[in-house]
Amino acid sequence: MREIVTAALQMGPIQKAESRKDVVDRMIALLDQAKAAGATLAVFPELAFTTFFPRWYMEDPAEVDTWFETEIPSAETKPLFDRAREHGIGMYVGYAEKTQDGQQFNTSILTAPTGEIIGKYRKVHLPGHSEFDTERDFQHLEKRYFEPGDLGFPVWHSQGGVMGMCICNDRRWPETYRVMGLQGVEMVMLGYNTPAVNSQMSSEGPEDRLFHHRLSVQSGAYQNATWVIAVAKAGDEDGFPLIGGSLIVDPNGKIMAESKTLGDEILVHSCDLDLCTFGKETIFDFARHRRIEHYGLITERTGAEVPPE
Ligand code: CDV
Repeated sequence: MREIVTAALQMGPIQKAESRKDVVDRMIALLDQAKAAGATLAVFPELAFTTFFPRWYMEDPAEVDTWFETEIPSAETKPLFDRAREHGIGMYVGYAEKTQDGQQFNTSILTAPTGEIIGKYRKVHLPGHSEFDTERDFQHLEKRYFEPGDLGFPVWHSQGGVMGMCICNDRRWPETYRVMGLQGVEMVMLGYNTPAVNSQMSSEGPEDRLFHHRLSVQSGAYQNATWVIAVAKAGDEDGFPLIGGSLIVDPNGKIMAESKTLGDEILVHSCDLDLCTFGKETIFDFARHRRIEHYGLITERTGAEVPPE
């Protein structure tokens, strides 16, 4: 057995007016619970230090800057990294990254239990739009504030396993998992902020949203024989509800743990990475069964084109 005791650290809502310090204090309290439960890996949500700010249309670059981290850890976020190192817990944390040359990404990092940052991922599949959209019930401006990630979907060796990262909307795309699957990934970590209602179809509410979320995560896990740890920022942020439904899913696609609230909540499961082996060596033995001669369109073409009649 190769077990990683893993904590999915769901966060409840973060209001626009909430300070980074208050948020970091909440995150540290969750980390303390993870330590008490014996975890060596903690997974936090997407954009974990702030409210989901892409719902707000901003034109003033100085205002936009307030939501971004120019260094990680910063003075404000360092206490979280210090506590993780003291506890011997590796972390996945999502945040808004502004680089020295002014590029902006929706980013996550992976730390080792010893504290060093060993991996960085930048969100590839950015949903939403870049200008104010009067047709939507509320805005989703990720394409305004972020560039598409430029680091691909790498994997990292940590805690005896092959670890991968993605962020929120990435979980709906089979390519996300498959690129990591082709590198032997054994655990995919992801954080998300998913509005409880579709801004372009109000009849699509929390039940449908949770259904699509589970469907995406469970199929990604099964089809690549990997653990997936999916962690929400949940609840009502300034009148805009987000789904919960944080999940720990095993390499058979089965849900091993699921959150029950829309608040700060911890899920813990001992994830045996050796459970990936059976799927990887049988039905999803890629080397024996994939037929790449038929997959060219996946990388040659972006949008769907119906052939002429
Ligand atoms: N933060 C996200 O990427 N949210 C998307 C919404 C817009 C559908 C998601 O896939 O959950």
